[in-house]
Amino acid sequence: MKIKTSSFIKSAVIPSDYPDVNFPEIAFVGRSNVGKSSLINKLLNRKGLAKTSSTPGKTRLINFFLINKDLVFVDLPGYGYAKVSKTERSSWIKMIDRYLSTSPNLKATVLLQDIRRDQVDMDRAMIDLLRSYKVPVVLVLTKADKFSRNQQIKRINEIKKGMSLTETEMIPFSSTSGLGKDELWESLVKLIADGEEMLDEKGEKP
Ligand SMILES: Nc1nc2c(ncn2[C@@H]2O[C@H](COP(=O)(O)OP(=O)(O)OP(=O)(O)O)[C@@H](O)[C@H]2O)c(=O)[nH]1
Ligand SMILES: [Mg+2]
Repeated sequence: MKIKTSSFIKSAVIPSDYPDVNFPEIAFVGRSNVGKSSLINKLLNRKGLAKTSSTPGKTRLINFFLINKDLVFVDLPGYGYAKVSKTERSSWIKMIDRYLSTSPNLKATVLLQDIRRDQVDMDRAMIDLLRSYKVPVVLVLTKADKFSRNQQIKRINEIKKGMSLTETEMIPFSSTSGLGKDELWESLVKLIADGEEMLDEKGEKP
């Protein structure tokens, strides 16, 4: 994918705040600190476009980015961050769920998981939620640079065994080395094209 332009559009909490643009959207979801904002920057060849931090809980609003004036990336706050209050946590989950269930342009979600960790209940709940909304999911295993190639393959097999969604592809990714970047773009471009096709045929969400 050739990135000609990328820019921040706006942050939002509720649907009336979402930007008034009508392009396909890809959303990035996963636990806090898993590397969502870093991955977005890597995919767009930008250093600080999406704000990142070594402290979990950096992204607290829904952030929209415009790419090549025809595609939108949506950086969502991470879930499972222990240090926020119960009330704030449930309002984040509501914010994420509201976006996933109402955005008419959402074509695919990238679910990020740290390659060193096993899936937690919230990851599984997120996969079930996305399935119920009929949103295609690409699973990305982040921070793969922490492991050798052999260790990565071992982890992929272990993670596969522990999950129900066997047909989902898993892409090892590193925001530091760029591993998995081309493969992920390839999947996303395909999902956007599939989404458009199904929309054309049926006039509704696939
Ligand atoms: N080694 C390594 N570190 C990474 C990678 N991706 C992200 N990090 C680091 O992990 C930390 C969290 O990254 P973010 O991109 O801010 O994570 P996030 O998922 O957006 O976090 P929240 O916004 O809090 O949900 C930062 O210190 C990053 O530098 C990676 O591929 N490899
Ligand atoms: Mg973030």
